Amino acid sequence: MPTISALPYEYELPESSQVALIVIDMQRDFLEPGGFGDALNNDVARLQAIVPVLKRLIEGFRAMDLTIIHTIECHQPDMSDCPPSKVKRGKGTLKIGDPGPMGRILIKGEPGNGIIPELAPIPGEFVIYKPGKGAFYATNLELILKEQNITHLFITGVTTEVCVQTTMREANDRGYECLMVEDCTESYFPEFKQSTLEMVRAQGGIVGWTSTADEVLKGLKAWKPSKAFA
Ligand code: TIU
Repeated sequence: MPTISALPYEYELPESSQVALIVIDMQRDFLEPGGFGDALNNDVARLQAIVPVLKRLIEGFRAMDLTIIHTIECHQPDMSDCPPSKVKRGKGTLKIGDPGPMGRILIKGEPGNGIIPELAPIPGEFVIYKPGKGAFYATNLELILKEQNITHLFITGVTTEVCVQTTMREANDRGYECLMVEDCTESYFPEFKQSTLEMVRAQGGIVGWTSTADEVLKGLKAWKPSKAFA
């Protein structure tokens, strides 16, 4: 059985089902000045560090014809899917729905809500628009995974302890085998990223596994030889 070198122990790849790459919220709102992350008083520049590695991982999945699912945290223009409690949070000058330099903050279709150009989805990839932090809440993600016979998830994106960890916990409770790719996720708080990685893999992998992009690509290449790697 092919495996991926991971913590707390080897991650087994499936024999008769599929894997997917989940790319959480790599949208301008969180990575560029003038978006939601900035409005919450965060240093958005530090999230840029993962972009080249994540791009390489995405390209590896594309080359192997494996499923890629992007998510975007957003709300409808009328904000009917945004609880008032979420709007009230934070003490920044701009709130969800307010006009900012990249359009209305965290509103679907606004310039700031787009995925950064380097990681833009291509035809054939899924994009999930999610109103919550977790990607399963109020979306059709689970339906898509079931239809594709996917059981194993490689989870990436931002921010580690907010939308990435919430999604991984939601997936774990639904029975998915989850691996967080540590050099493809980032937080505004380095210590929160580190703690998240440790809490995920503690207690024998209570929420799942952690590994690196290189190890994931190496393991997948051995599991499923592809056009690109042949
Ligand atoms: N603020 C923060 O760290 N994250 C979010 O609001 N959303 C995501 O993590 N995507």
